[in-house]
Amino acid sequence: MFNLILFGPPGSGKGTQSEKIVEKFGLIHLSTGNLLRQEIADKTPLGLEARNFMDKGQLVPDEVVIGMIDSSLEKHADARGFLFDGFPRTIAQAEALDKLLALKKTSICKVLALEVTEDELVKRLVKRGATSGRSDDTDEQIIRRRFSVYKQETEPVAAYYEKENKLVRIHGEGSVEDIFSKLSGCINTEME
Ligand code: B4P
Repeated sequence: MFNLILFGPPGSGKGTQSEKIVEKFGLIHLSTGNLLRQEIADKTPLGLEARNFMDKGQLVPDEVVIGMIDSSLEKHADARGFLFDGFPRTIAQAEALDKLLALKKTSICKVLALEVTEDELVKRLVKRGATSGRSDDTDEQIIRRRFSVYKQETEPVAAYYEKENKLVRIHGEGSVEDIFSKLSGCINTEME
């Protein structure tokens, strides 16, 4: 199995690039953001709980997100590999993912980290908020809150994978196609 993580702050292009990567490399896309938004759209109890956190720019509790990933991995037991997008976002999630993958006798191959300046991120998210209707993109204060949560809780996850020599940093500014070609280059090298 070939498992990748696409890592980066809110609005760094994880969702945008993930769609292109899974199409090209035949991986299963697991985006916790998309899974949570689907639960909200379906008005499930999990969705109702998650919404309270997402609307405020906070992370959804670890056990909720880890449970969701666990059932998604089960659903795709015969996949050739997974692309994790927006997960893990805390050290507890990273440790849980390692355990879940070990049970399947596999592990994370590489973590591709998109790096984008905060000013550019705010610009992108405010622009998306104008058309997407996403409650967490419409208010600049909530967007700033997501960055501070990212710095406190998610950035340490990069160090976790850096220690294992799995982290590759990629400049995430420029055209979508240019960034995709840098990501594809890294993935091709890794797959060889
Ligand atoms: P996510 O859905 O993961 O969303 P994101 O981090 O905001 O966006 P992403 O980086 O995917 O940006 P995109 O490509 O869309 O999370 C949303 C919320 O869900 C979190 O705040 C949290 O509450 C909750 N959540 C999710 N996972 C969780 C977890 N594991 N644990 C706890 N809580 C969790 O790009 C953004 C915009 O930029 C788009 O409009 C796009 O068109 C534009 N863009 C992309 N690339 C560009 C480029 N190269 N140039 C210009 N614009 C670009």
